[in-house]
Amino acid sequence: MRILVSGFEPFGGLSTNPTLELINKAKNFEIEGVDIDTIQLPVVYRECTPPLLEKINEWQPDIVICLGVAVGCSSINLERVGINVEDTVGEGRNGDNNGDRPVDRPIVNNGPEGLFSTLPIRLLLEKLQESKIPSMISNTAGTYICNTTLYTVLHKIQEESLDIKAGFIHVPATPEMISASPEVPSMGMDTQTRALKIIIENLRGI
Ligand code: PCA
Repeated sequence: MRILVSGFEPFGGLSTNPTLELINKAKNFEIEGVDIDTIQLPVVYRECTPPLLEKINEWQPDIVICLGVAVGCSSINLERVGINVEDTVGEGRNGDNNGDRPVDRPIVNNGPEGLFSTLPIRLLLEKLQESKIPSMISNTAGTYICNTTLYTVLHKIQEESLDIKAGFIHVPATPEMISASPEVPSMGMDTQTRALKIIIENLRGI
């Protein structure tokens, strides 16, 4: 089985994006029966998905796991849904890495309002919690680049009736990223890596 894992470049003044380290770790996971490939995506509304869609066409994965950081979240957040809107609020209030600052812009004109993740998020939550990793199902992936990525991938899969499961997982900042703002929650890279491995192990064979 082929699993494609994506991560993002840094954005919004962050020095790093833990999802880059995570995709590097994922390359070295040894999980029987699982072939993992990874891709780094830009934090730009108009550019975040074309390389991912191209990679899906070319490599034909069975599963796509997109990863992003949500500074301020305190757990592994299994996203439930992508919504058809781009809007620069919250982390995106200063726009994307190209300065694009959409307001109420649909991702796909006349597309469905929302599309659900097709990863077994309830099962994954149970497995993460059995391993004592702070985790939850999140009911919004925001309206920034991560939501655009989730929605666009799910929309492609639906439109083309592809036999691919896909979803999005937000991770917290690492302690190193927020050392000057210790009130911001964080999770160490070791725990984040363990979480990703548990997720992939439990997607094997779905
Ligand atoms: N997090 C942002 C974009 C890139 C990332 O890692 C988001 O939550 O939209």
